[in-house]
Amino acid sequence: MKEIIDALGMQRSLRRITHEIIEHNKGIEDIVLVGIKTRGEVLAKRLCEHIAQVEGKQLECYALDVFHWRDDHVNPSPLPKAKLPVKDKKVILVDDVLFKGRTVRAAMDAIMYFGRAKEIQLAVLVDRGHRELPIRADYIGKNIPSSIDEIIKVKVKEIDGSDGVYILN
Ligand code: 3GP
Ligand code: 5GP
Ligand code: MG
Repeated sequence: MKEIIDALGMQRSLRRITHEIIEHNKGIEDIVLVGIKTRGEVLAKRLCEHIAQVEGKQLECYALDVFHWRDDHVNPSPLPKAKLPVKDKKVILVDDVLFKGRTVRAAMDAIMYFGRAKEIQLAVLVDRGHRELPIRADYIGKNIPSSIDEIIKVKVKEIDGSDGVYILN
């Protein structure tokens, strides 16, 4: 297991992404953050905290389970009970790893189901390449070129006890 991003590097990436989000959107008006479970949710909460430190305002931050909208499960799964208030909002989707793009495709379907968002942007900690759909991220912690059968392990202290990104092969 090789470390690719250490705890400090992860914190710096999230801080940079915070400033990129604020700059790109010329502020934080109408923005809501939606973290894709499980680790995307943790990262979205951290971005919310950083944004609050910089802008002095707490944004709304939600967690999304995309399972119902995935294209790779045979049996239809129930819709999540909680509805996300995304209508007319600028939604920033947050995930730990962007790989084939299918999770993000499902997440965009989910957002549109909940309401017509004004805009959807994507922030990821790691982009490992190998897209199967025409999807790209607006904010990227680090591009990590990987071979298809490698596994990238993202640790967050809230779940795993420590922060870091590792490559297993
Ligand atoms: P996470 O979002 O909590 O990190 O995709 C579902 C989960 O499986 C993710 O949990 C992710 O971490 C984990 N996972 C680890 N390696 C892989 C992989 O190579 N492909 C996919 N799709 N998921 C992986
Ligand atoms: P995609 O749908 O883009 O192939 O995969 C994205 C989702 O699967 C992310 O939510 C991410 O958690 C998970 N994922 C895909 N590949 C990896 C990987 O190599 N490592 C980790 N940790 N998660 C991955
Ligand atoms: Mg994830």
